Amino acid sequence: MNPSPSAPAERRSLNSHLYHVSKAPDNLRHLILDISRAAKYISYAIQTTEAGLSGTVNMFGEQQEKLDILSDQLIQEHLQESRLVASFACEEHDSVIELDPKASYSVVFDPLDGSSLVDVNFAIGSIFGIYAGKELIGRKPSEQVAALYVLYGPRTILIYSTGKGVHEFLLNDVGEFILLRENLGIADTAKNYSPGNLRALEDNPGYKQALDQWLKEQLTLRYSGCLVADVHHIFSKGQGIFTNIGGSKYPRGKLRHVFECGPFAYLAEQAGGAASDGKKAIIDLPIEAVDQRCPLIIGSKKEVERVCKMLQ
Ligand code: AHM
Ligand code: MG
Repeated sequence: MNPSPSAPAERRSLNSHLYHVSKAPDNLRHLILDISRAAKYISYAIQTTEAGLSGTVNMFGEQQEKLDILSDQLIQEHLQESRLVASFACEEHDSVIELDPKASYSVVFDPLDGSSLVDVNFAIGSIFGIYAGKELIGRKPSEQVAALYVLYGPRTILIYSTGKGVHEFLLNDVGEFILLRENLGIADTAKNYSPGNLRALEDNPGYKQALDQWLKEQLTLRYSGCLVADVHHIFSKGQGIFTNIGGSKYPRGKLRHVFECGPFAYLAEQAGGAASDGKKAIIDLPIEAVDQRCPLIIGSKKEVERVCKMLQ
C-alpha cells in the first residue's frame, strides 16, 4: 500500500472528525475526547512543570517521577470523570483497576512514554488502547475498538484510529485538536530504520543480520529513544521499520504488550503496515498479564516480514 495521506478540505476538530468521519459511537467519541483533554493537561504540565525540565532524576529518583505520576493522575481523573470506563490498566499499577463495572469500555495506557528523555528536552508521548467491556486479561489487541497516542514534541499532536483509518491532529493555540492529515498510510518498503535495544545484537545473530542489511543498504537511521516519537516517524513519513528485540537477559525485551505494543500494532495495521513479535502478529497475541513484555518489529510490511525471517 502506498501512503496517500490527504490534507483536510476545511478546519475540522477531533470531535467533528470522530462524529462525521469515523462515525464513532457517542460513548467512544466522548471517551476519546476525555482522553484528549487529559493529554492537553499533560502537554501543559510538560511545558510548565519545573520537574519536567530540571534533570532526569535527582539522587532519590524523585523529579522524573513527578511528571510520570502527574500524567498518570491526570489520565485517571479524566477516565473516572468520563463515567465511561469499566476498568483500566497502566504502567503504574501491576493489576487491572476496576472503576465502574457497568461502563462500556476499558482503557490501557502508558501515561508518559520516554520520560527519561524529559531532561534532554526530546519528544515524549502517551499511548492508549480502548477495549469494549470490562475484561482485559485474555483479550487480543485486535479487539481494541480504538487506539491513539499523543506526541509532545515542539508541537503536540494526536493520532487516532477507531478502525477506519489513522488520522492526525494538531493541538492549536486555543487548545483544540485540529485535523492535520487523514488516512496515514505505511508503504511496504522501508527507507528509515529505528533499531532499539542493540544490546541484544550479541545474543541474537538474526538481529545482527538485520542491522548489517540496513547498514549495507544504506537506510537512514532515526532513533530517539522514545517509542512514541520513533514509531510516529514511521506514520508521518509513511514508511520505516522500528525494532525492540530481546536478548538472553530479557528474552521478550523491554516493551509492554498491553500499553505499548498492542495499541501501536492496531494503529500500524490500520495504516497498512504490520507489527510482529518475530513469530506472530501482535494484534493476535492474547493479554496474559498487565506487565507482559513483547518484542516489537513494526512498520513497513515487507521489512517486518524480512526481519522476522532473519530472527527465526
Ligand atoms: P518508558 O515507558 O519507561 O519510558 O520505557 C519505554 C521506552 C520506549 O519509549 C523506548 O523505545 C525504549 O524505552 C527505549 O529503551 P532503551 O532506553 O533501552 O533504549
Ligand atoms: Mg513506555
